[in-house]
Amino acid sequence: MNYYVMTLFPEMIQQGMNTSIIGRAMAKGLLSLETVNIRDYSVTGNGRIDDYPYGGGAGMVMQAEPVYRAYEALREKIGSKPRLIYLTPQGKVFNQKMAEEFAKEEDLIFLCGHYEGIDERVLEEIATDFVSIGDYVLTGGELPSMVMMDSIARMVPGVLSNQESGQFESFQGNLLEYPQYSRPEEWRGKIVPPVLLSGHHGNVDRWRRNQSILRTLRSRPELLLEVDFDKKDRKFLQSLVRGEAEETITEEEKSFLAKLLAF
Ligand code: 6GU
Repeated sequence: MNYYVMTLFPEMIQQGMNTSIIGRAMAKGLLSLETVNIRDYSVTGNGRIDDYPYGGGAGMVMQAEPVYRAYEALREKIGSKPRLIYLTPQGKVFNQKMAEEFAKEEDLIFLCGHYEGIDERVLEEIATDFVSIGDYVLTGGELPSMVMMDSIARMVPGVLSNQESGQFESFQGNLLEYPQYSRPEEWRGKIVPPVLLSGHHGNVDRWRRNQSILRTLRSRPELLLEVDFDKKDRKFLQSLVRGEAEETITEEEKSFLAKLLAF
């Protein structure tokens, strides 16, 4: 996977991507990263790449021509026409499925905007994808591009070790990951759930599945609408609604589950 990032802050991207698993994957040659400083393609001679918005209003707009020239230079270098992702809060909200799709590409270009955005005309010419990382506003596309590159990279074969691939569990089957414990068995008076020390794999699996369901109910109940529950899951859900389970849930969670079980 070859990443190309068009940005006004190339050092921010380089610094952010050189550590941990992503840094190791780059050292192994599984990933590459190249940044392009859009300011180097200023057409005014003084390094300016922004101007006032037509129609008035607050802030500045990144001009079309520097962005287009930076893109053309990059495309000549790459020799193909890769997908170009424009990071914007007006885009489609990024998710795991999109990460898996983007991971199939050989090359990806990320375009990071600043100020009030980029002249629409150049976006129409070069952007193939408009992506947001969530419903909040950031000062620029750099952090979103790094979020995307991180999650796409871990879907590239060889980037994660077998052990690390195990962490792929959250969002498997639309359930959140169950809680984890390691040594010591007792920490500051808090013990590890005894079932995990029982050596009974069936009971451990059941407990973990129930914990996943419970966590999803508490943090992301809407995900439960897409889960395929089996008989044992339903039994656990019933016991929660009736207040017969070890774990307690709120009245709101109970009424949500009651409706869910009615289907
Ligand atoms: Cl992609 N850009 C900016 N500026 N803010 C965001 C975002 C992107 N995604 C969420 N907030």
